[in-house]
Amino acid sequence: MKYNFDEVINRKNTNCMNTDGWREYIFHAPRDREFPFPDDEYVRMWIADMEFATPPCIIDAMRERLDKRIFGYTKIFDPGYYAAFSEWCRSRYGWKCAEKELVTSPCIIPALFELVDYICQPDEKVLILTPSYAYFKHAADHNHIELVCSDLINDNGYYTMDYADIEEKAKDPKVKLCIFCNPHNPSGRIWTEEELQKFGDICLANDLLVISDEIHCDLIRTGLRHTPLAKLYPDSDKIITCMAPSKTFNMAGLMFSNIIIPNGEVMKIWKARHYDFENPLSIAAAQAAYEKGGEWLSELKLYLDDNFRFTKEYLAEHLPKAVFRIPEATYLGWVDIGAYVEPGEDLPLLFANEAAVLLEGGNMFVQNSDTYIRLNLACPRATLGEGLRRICYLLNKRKK
Ligand code: LCS
Repeated sequence: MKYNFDEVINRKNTNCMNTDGWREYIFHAPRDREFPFPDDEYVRMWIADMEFATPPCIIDAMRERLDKRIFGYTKIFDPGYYAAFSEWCRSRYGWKCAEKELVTSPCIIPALFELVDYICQPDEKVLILTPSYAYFKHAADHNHIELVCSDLINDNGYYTMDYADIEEKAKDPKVKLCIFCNPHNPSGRIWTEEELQKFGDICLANDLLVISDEIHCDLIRTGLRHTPLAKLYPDSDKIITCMAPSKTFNMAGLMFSNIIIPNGEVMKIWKARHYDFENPLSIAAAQAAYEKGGEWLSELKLYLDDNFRFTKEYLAEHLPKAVFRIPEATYLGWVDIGAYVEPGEDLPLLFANEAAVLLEGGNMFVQNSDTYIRLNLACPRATLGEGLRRICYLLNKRKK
């Protein structure tokens, strides 16, 4: 390996959400709330960023931009960014978006908040599939738009869509928009072309717009392939795609994402209402990521593949009643510990209070997620091993 993913990097004093923001984010608690362990003792497996350094090619590109010394108002004018992003999509997904359909947003979440506002009238509804990344719900709540949930079907940890239920919900004429996660956080599914087609056909037949959030599409197990939903519907303007270098290259703090809007009406509102300056360092970083980050990403994926194999073996040995499958995508392990805990238990609080592990779980994923914990495996193997050891020790100690 050219890159050292075993390195433990100290993130203290970097205004880091992962080290300093967990009280607020996970527990809605004030910053000074005392927990039983000193902050330094926690193994952090919660928010979806990585403990690995952003690739050197990205940091070098930012340095080059720093050397230009002026950071005035900035927008992408140079065609180099579109060329880099579209070549990334062509070579990895066999998909190309038109340049005029590509806009950027500081992050995907604010884009979701805006798009729900631009697309839905006050009495209309948004459909999501659950369990879900909670910000999909927040995007509807923030706009006072009613949320409709379709539970995924869970067969021993393998999640599939309930097409009959989705169809029934999509038929409600008030359901205008579906926010769809492809690949899916938290289950880690890469939807197959057949699954995407069935889902897409239902949405389009019922005149829904779909926002396909594909932020996790680069973080897939080695050898697997992601299909953008929009690729299957080249003649439709109903599918908005969100992609970003933020998860892939551990640069979420640089706040830069791609939103592809083929729909003329939505684009018109976006252009009229979106505040569209970009951060000069983020543009440099994103372009370098797409032009030069491929080699680093291949190595990262191998490291993550090993972390998942390690976790699978560790849980099989030490927590045999847990249900866990190596996910097809994301660096997030989704583990059912229902054999060891009571229904409705606050699992993030349990592990923070009794195991010195920070993780997400249970109703943090809207619904259909009780007794599940989500473990962020994008960390050095030593950190992962210690986190798993603490989790298994606690659960075995308090076995039902
Ligand atoms: N969409 C999905 C599906 C995500 O999982 C995340 C981050 C985002 C969007 C956020 O994108 P951003 O606004 O940063 O561009 N997921 C996180 C998670 O599951 N825990 O912490 C962050």
